[in-house]
Amino acid sequence: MSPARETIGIGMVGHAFMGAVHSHAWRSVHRFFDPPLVPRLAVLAGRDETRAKAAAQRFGWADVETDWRKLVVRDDVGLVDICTPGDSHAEIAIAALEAGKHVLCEKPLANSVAEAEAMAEAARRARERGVRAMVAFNYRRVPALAHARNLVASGALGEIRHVRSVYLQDWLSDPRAPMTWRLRKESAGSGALGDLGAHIVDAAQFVTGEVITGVSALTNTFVKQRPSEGGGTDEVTVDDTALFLARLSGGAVASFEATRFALGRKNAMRLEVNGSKASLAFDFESMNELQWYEGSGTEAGFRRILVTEPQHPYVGAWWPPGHLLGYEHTFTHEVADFLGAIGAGTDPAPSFDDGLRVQRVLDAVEKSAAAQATWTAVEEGK
Ligand code: SOE
Repeated sequence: MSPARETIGIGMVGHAFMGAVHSHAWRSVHRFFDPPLVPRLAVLAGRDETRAKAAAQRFGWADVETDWRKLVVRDDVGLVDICTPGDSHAEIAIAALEAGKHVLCEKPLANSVAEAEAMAEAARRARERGVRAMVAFNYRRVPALAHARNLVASGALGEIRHVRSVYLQDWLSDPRAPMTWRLRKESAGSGALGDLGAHIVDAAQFVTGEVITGVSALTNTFVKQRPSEGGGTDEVTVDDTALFLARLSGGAVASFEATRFALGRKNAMRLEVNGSKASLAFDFESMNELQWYEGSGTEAGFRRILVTEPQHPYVGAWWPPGHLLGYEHTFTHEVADFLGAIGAGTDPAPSFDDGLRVQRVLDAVEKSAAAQATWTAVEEGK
């Protein structure tokens, strides 16, 4: 029998979609992986006590707080998991790090570069005391994307020339879809850009091992007023879509598109990389696969790699080959990696510095779109 492992109390702030999927990860990680610390679902925080208690009961949390400030200083909490809208990330993360708690923070790291800088600075200070911080870019933990990164790093694609990435959803296509916090700048920071664009920026940088050095962007808001929660209408103050061209540090060029108006596309997070020797392509809606192209001649063509072999990243902990994984597994991988880094005393990735770098890209996109700096209008004919 293996020796009893140490436990770590988790305190989670927020209990909506991300809270549900994070709870699932904390509950199951040690049953499939062998993290050095076994998570204990100690306390969940939510402002509305009745709803927080119901969520705690449903998702398996031992206790509830209605004020996150109490949660971050509790003795039975060693790690704070932030699953709230972006406007509270900085305050909660900095308080938790100062209280000596490890922090996992949902993406995007913050609503502004200034907040992200303060968080990254707090994380650097905490690190000196052995306290770790990580941003929750879960798509890095899709086995196919982790495998794609390994393929690029091995040199199998050769020199990287193109990165093409889109993140397409359609839940706002209907103008009658109601107002939510995601459509207010003060709570969400930005719209499709921060919510979806942040994921593909991180994924592109993760897979290629390169960073984005410059952008030229276009954003648009199609529906400017939406039915408000309390009757009447409310102004949408964020982008509905963001498109941008980018240069990568290794010399490749890239294009990105994030939208919630791609009717029929539910969660099409896609990434294609073209190198001098081979190409790869990924689509989250078929997340257990990678498309791979190399060679030439009449029989050459993209072929499907089913990324379900035990040798593929993360897969060995789960089911036999061909027994597919889903969205929720990416979060289990995320917390397994974070607990592993905490136990080993190493830096988790993506760090708050990585989150800050993504925030700077989002900021550059907004600035470029607002300035229309490199925009060349098409001349009218006579
Ligand atoms: C938004 O629609 C959303 O829930 C994002 O916030 C998540 O990060 C993404 O994984 C799925 O879509």
